[in-house]
Formats: sequence, structure tokens, C-alpha cells
Amino acid sequence: MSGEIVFYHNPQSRAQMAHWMLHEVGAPFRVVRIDFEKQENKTPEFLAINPMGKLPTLVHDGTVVTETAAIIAYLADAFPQAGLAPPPGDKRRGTYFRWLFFGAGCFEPALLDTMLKRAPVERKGTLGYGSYEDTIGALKTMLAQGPYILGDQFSAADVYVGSEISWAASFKAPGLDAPLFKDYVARITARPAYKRAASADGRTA
Ligand SMILES: N[C@@H](CCC(=O)N[C@@H](CS)C(=O)NCC(=O)O)C(=O)O
Repeated sequence: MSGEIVFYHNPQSRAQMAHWMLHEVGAPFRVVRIDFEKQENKTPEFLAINPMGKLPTLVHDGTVVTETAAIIAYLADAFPQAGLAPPPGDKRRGTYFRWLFFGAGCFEPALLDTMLKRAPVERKGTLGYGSYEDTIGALKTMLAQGPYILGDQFSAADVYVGSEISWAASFKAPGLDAPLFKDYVARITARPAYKRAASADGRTA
């Protein structure tokens, strides 16, 4: 797919995940660095692009895409030659969407509520994620069939969910020190595209 990709980025943010995906698909992109301390994400110009004032934000040929999982899934579809999403009609797309949405809709809110000590455990039936422990259990069961979310095939779902697991493990979120999670994170972060993104962000991969 043609058209300029503009990537609004700050390496100390979830934008790291989208950055990795941009390197996976191999499309050229222009980086606009956003300084949070200078509140560059709250300027009228930036808010006109993303009214949430958040990163990552991507503009592809005039189309704005926000939300990390959406950006990652969008890039996988926009650049199918990278082979990072099962095509429409392929049943594996069900598994692919299942875990992408689980990452954004269950694991991340459960993780943040737990880390911020505000998980209302008595509302387990109402909360979409049930409990943090349930989300960890579900991820464990899924990864036990690995090595990737789609079995033998690495996909954009691993970029997103794997980044979340790696991020959560880096601040010692409970339940993620099991070898299964450590091995998975080691496997996906060994990818050349991950290392290129990390190096461009000034991190040692
Ligand atoms: N739901 C969004 C969350 C994005 C988000 O919260 N980004 C943070 C950085 S990790 C941000 O831009 N914070 C700056 C602010 O809100 O002022 C996503 O998944 O992309």
C-alpha cells in the first residue's frame, strides 16, 4: 500500500509497540517525536489529529489510526506481504482477533487495575476481565500451545500481546515470572525487527 506514514512517537510509551510493528512490516515511515514534558501531545495541532492527546498515533495517507492494537492490526492488513495476519476468510483470523482484543480489552485493564491497586474483586462477574489472575491463566493456557499465539506462525497478535507481557514483566506484575512467559518474551524479542526498533529507540534489545 502506498502513501506516507507519519508516526507520532515517544519511546517511553506504548508507541514502542507500534514502532516494533512498523519495523516488522518494513514500510518507510516518518517519525514525529512528541515530548510529553513539553506537552506536545496536548497542542491544538496534535489534538486535531488525536483528540485523546495520546501515543501512539499514526497517520497513513491522511487516515488517522490510534489505539496501539488497532495500529498494529491495521499495519498487518495494510502490508500483507509481511505475512503478519491471517487473511479474511482464514479461520485462524478468529484466534488472531481473539487475542488482540483480549490484550486490549482484558489483559491491559486487569494489569493496570492490579498495579494501581484498584481491582474491585467483588465485581468479578461484571468486570470484562474477570480478575487479573484469570487473564494470566488464560494467557498461560494459550501460550502452552505456542510457540506463538497462532501456533507455529508469528503474527501481529504476538507483537501486541507479547509487548504487553514484556512490559508488565518489566515492572514485576504478578504471575509473569513463569518460564513459559520468560521464554515467550525472549523468543519474540530476538526478532531482527524488534532489535531494529529498540536500537532506534536507544534501548539495548
Ligand atoms: N488506549 C491507548 C492508550 C494510549 C496511552 O495511554 N498512551 C500514553 C503513553 S503509554 C500517553 O500517550 N500518555 C500521555 C497522556 O495521556 O498525556 C492505546 O492502547 O494506545
